[in-house]
Amino acid sequence: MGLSETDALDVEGIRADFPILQREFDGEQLVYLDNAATSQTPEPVVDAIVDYYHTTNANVHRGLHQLSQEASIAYEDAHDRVAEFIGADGREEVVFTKNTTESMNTVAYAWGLAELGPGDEVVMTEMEHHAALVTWQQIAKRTGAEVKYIRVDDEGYLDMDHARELVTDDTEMVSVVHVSNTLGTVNPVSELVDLAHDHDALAFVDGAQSVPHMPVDVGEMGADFFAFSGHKMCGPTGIGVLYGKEHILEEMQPYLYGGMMISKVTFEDSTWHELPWKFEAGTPVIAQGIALAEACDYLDDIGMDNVKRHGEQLAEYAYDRLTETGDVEVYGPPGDDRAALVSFNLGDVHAHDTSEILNEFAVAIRAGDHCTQPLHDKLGAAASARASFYLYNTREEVDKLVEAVDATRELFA
Ligand code: 7TS
Repeated sequence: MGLSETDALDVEGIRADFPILQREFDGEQLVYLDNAATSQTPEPVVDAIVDYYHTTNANVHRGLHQLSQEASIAYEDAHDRVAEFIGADGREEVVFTKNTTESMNTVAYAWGLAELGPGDEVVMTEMEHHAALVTWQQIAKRTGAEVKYIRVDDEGYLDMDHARELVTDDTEMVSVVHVSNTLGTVNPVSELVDLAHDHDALAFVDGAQSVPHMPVDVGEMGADFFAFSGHKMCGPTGIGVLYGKEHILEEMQPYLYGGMMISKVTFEDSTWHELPWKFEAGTPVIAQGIALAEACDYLDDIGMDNVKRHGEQLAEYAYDRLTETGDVEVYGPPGDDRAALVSFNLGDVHAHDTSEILNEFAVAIRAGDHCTQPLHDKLGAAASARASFYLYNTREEVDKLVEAVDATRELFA
């Protein structure tokens, strides 16, 4: 069955919104398969940024002039739009940060340094991105807490029996990735959140690879904290989101201090602004926030269910085609049970060599450890090549990927 018969997306129409996809390198049209690193940005989102600078640019919250008021309203409304997109209760629960990494560090510093101590445990998984792994590791070192990792089994799934062993009454935080950026595994996050709550621990879900690719409802999921990045979901760089349950954010001290986040300041002491501004010190990410709201509109117009199905279909097709020859090792779950990416190695060929050859075919993938070094150690691979798909990719582009891998095989045979 051709893609057009199975797919609910008008991919050609979507591609027209992304002029960058028309770029050619030495006569070869770009095949952009590095979406897990950064997605491309559609015209309406670029227009939102341009329009903001053409018509509305001013600092927010400060000025009483008309322009500042308009910028403030647009910026605040953007929080509501993002809250709606992920099923949060309102803007109080949505803090704009720089990226997922900063969202993670905000909680680690603001909550972790205050709440963790000797005897406490932070439970993560072996498939965490360094954004979580390194952050909690370092906060644990500073506080005397211990970190533990839920095992990943040979198929790339979490060992849930091990999870139930590791999460105990000593656990204070369970920090888990929703979708693995290396394996493509979709983790049972609601179950892990429930497990954390059964032991009075908090749960942090890293949604960097889920929010761009599937409908997410943080209320249903039950996570206490949730983080993602704008630049992986058709939004601009320079903006991330930290969702937190209102009553928890209320109790947390700020991580960054300065202007905008205060209520009353004297020479002796200060009090904090209301949520979410308490966590947005200094001039915030105004244009980026407004553009992220536009990205939410863009994705909702297409439908997140459709985006999800399209990505899964491409990943399954890529998995099937890449494994046809038997000399390509694909990491993670089977083709029909993974998110929109495929990490692999071709025989003994180093992933960097593979990506260099693919680059000659204008096929853009990522090669390396994808910020999951301990997971790669466990997989016994120093690096892997990763093709990651999004709503504008096609089956024909997967065919080009496979052709380029075939050429790599011939070169290294
Ligand atoms: N968590 C996961 C699961 C990720 O995939 C990434 C980025 C991050 C956190 C950090 O996001 P950032 O916006 O703060 O950088 N992952 C990747 C990747 O796989 N290739 O480049 C960045």
